[in-house]
This record gives sequence, C-alpha cells and structure tokens, in this order.
Amino acid sequence: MKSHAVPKLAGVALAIVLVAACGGTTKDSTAGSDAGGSTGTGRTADPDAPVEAGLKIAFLPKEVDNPYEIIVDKGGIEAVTELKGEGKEVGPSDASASSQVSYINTLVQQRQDAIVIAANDPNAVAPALKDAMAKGIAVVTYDSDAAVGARQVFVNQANSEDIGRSQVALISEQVGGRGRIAILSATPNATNQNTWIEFMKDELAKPEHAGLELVKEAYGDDDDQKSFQETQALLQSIPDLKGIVSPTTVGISAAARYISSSPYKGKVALTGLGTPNQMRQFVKDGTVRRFALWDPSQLGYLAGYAAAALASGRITGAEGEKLQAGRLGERTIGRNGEIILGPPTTFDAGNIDRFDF
Ligand code: RAM
Repeated sequence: MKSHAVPKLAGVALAIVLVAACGGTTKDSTAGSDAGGSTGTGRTADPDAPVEAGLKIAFLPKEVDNPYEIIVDKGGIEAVTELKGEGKEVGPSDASASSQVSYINTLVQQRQDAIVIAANDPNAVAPALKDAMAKGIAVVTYDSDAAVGARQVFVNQANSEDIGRSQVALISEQVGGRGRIAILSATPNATNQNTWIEFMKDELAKPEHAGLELVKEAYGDDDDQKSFQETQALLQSIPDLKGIVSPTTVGISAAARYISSSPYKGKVALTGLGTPNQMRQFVKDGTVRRFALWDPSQLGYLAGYAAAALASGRITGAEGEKLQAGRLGERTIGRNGEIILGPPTTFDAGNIDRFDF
C-alpha cells in the first residue's frame, strides 16, 4: 500500500481504515508527508512497524560509471532485496552539479517509495528532493550529503572529521612531515570531498604539520581522464611537489596510473581514498604505500536499510532513533539525521590481498 499514491488528506483517512483492516501492516501515510524541511519534524517513529514488502527504492549515485558507486549500489540493492522490495540504480554518467535533478524528478513521477542519493552538489538537488519529500517519498543521502532540509537521513561512510584528519596523517608519514603537497579532489561542488578538505586544512594548520605546505587543490571531476591529466599538470607545474592526497577513488587510481609509468614513481608520494581492487597493482609496483577506504558495499547496504525504515515509518531521522540494519546490526541516528557506517581501513602491501572490492 503506497500512501503517496493518494492525495494527502484522503491518504490519512484511508490509512486509518487500512491499518484497522490489516492489523497495522500499512505504512503510516503521514510519514514523510510533512517532511519538506527539517529532519524528523512533526512525525513520530513507530519502531515496531513492519518493513513494508514491495517498497520501491531507487539509488541515485554521483555517476553510474564510477566503480566505487557500482559497488555501493550493489550493496544497497542487496539490502532492498533482503527486505522484499524492488531496488534499482539510476543516474547520470557525469558528476556535474545539476546532472541528477532530472533523475530525481523522474523518480518522483514513478512514485518510488524512497530515493537514496549521493549529492553531486548539496544545493542543486535540494529543491527536487524537497518536492519528493513533500509528496511522501523518503529521502536518504549517502556518501555525499544534500543541503539542510533536503533529506531525512544522511548515511555517512565514516566520521567526516576523522576522514579529513587521517588523510593528513597518511601523507605526512609518507613525506616525512615536510614539503609541498597538493590535493587532487573530485568535483568542486562535492559535499563529501569539500567537508573532508576543510578538516584536512584545519589539521594542516596545527603546529605538528608546520612542515607541510598545501600548495594546490586540483579537481579531476571524478572523471578518470581529467584526473589523469590534472595529476600530470600538478607534477609538471610544481617541480618540488612531495606528495598528492586524492580523497576520491577515481582520482587516486588515475593519479597512480600516471605516476606508475612516470619518473615521479617512488619520488612523489600518493595517498588518499581508493578501492583495494583498483589500487592493488600500484601498491605492488611501489607507486603507492598506504591509502584508506571503508567497505563501499556496506555503505549501500546501510543506506538501503535506512531508506526502507523511513518509508515504513520505523524511523523519521530524529536523533537517538535506532535503525536495525540486517547483518550490520543496530545503528543509532546521530545529530542532524546522520548515521555512520564505521571507521575506514588503511591498506598497504601487508593487508591489501585480504580485501576484494
Ligand atoms: C569517489 C567518489 C565518492 C567518494 C569516494 C571515496 O568514488 O567521489 O563520492 O566517497 O571516491
């Protein structure tokens, strides 16, 4: 029973009848209907409400060709399948700011029960997401958040501050705490990378990192070829560059490919966030020593459970609510509707072969 298939007021009346008739197995028709703004306002969670079968949950990644996003969404669809729903992935082939808006509008027209989105730009997607919530569709962000009020829950891969600070620790140890460094990021608007970079800068301002100088932030736009070319440009334009931090799986793998067959191999350190499968050969050939990531599949899986729980009225996104997330166990919703997957893993030659993603 999809409550948003009927006009709002009629839906409330209908739900009362159906709840009585079906012994409470109908989704609360008010869930999400007044969401147009802040997280969890005006609604009450029913943690005992069953997860409704047949929920339609769509995953909208930054871009569909990104190997990282492919793993994330496979995990998400697995969760939806476990919950007897219909999961699917749709999305643009580039990570530009406005590329997701038409997909959101189409998903609203299709009356999906939930949209799970990694925002390419926090503001560009906000009006369409607010429209979705106003129509009773649950909205979850994962990986990269949308603007305040444009979603109910944000499933974050790890604590953003820890990610940013640990990226600085990784580059610092690899350049011996001294020298000029650069960042090769994703797109200039990406909420996740920009948040991490803010914490990186804050960390770099500490006295213990006085020997490190951040000289340039480049953007590969999560496009393999552009990231490759930006790496080349960084190395050629900054002759004394000691290290590059690339907090994007697309960026770090393209940078590693460039460096591995260049004279910079073994001289310029490269670290950041990468998938073990994309980085394995570059760890083995000595281009990269250490880098980090979480399990992308678990991120999607957790987001899938969060979306189903929201769409079923089990949670509203309010702080302190509990989310039962299948094989990941129970998670508690933190401030501002944020759910955290867990700390990242650091990979090097000693452990990389134990990971297959
Ligand atoms: C890229 C994307 C994604 C980010 C990972 C680490 O795949 O930018 O959003 O979380 O890298």
